[in-house]
Amino acid sequence: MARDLPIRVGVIGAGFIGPAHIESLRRLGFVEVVALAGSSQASAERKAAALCVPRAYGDYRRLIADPQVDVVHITAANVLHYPAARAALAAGKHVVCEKPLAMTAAESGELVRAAEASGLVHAVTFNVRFYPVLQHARALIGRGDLGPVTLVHGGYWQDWLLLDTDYNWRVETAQGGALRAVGDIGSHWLDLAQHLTGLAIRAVFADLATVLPVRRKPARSLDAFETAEVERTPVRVDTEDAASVLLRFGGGAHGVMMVSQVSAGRKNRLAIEIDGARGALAWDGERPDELWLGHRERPNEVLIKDPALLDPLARPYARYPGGHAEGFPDSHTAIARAIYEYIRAGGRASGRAPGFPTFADGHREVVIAECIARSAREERWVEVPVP
Ligand code: SOE
Repeated sequence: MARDLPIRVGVIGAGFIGPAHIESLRRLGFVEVVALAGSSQASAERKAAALCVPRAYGDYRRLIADPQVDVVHITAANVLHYPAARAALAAGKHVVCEKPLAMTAAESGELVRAAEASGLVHAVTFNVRFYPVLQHARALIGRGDLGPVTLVHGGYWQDWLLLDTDYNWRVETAQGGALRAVGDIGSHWLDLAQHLTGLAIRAVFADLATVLPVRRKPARSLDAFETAEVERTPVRVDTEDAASVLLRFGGGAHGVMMVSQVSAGRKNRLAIEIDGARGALAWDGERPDELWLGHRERPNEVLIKDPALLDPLARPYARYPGGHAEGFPDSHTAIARAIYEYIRAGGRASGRAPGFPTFADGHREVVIAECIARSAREERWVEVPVP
């Protein structure tokens, strides 16, 4: 049974990514953002006014209880993901949660069980999957153009936490979880590597680095990528700034992932390269409309996003013709469109498979992150449990 329109949404959190969710939802045309929850009533009202959202809540539980809210987006600090998702499902609301899904695999596993039992729509915003040329890459691999996949390598580099004055809730274990760079951005890469290849990560061997064990905490909280001149206090930090992870995939492929939030000049660079028995491909988030194709017996190629040149499976992900760049905001709009068209069609009752990452995908990344933490602690290979 299709949903009444517009579908009404409440967003918990208005830091860096919350407004990006709101902007994406407003581009769909059949969704209305009716409520915003913040860390206090005053902060919520200030941010709701700035974003023209009609209702503001200082307590996210009141947003969840709002009968005018059909879907809850969770974009607040990681520590709130589990309690807010749990409460939203219990209140009969569909849930869209930012990665990582939860702080521990026990929490994320419970969310999967609750979500699947509820019959509600549940999603995790691994938005990188939705760049059009990456869907073309997935189609090429799926139809065997590269041959069997042998190697998967790359990483995710940023520099917004390079200085000891760079600070954010993510660096605090209590707010963000035990693994920071791996949970915050490594999760995107690990999800993408498995999504593109169709291969599950089966074992990891990891080395973590806390390059800045002391940071100067500002007197007021700052959003991701925000800089400000404020009074600061030195505090000890034990979450990792960088990680080097060896990977073994099902099917016999091997790989390596490097993540860093202290790499000068790399603002938000996710890069992945996939090698097969007959060919290779590579993508760099700093040039998101381009896909490099590697060949042994003929010249290499660079595909520039153009719906006319994309595999039919990838074509729907491109909203604009060739030469019209589609980037980060468009990837968030594309995942939102997939989620809300599924909700509009009636969700699981429609009989369709969700064409987006669900809580099960989010749980898988939390499980892999815990294996990475254990591997680094015990300095050995750790097998990833088969879900
Ligand atoms: C900060 O590292 C951050 O905002 C991540 O939390 C997002 O998932 C990523 O898309 C951009 O960088």
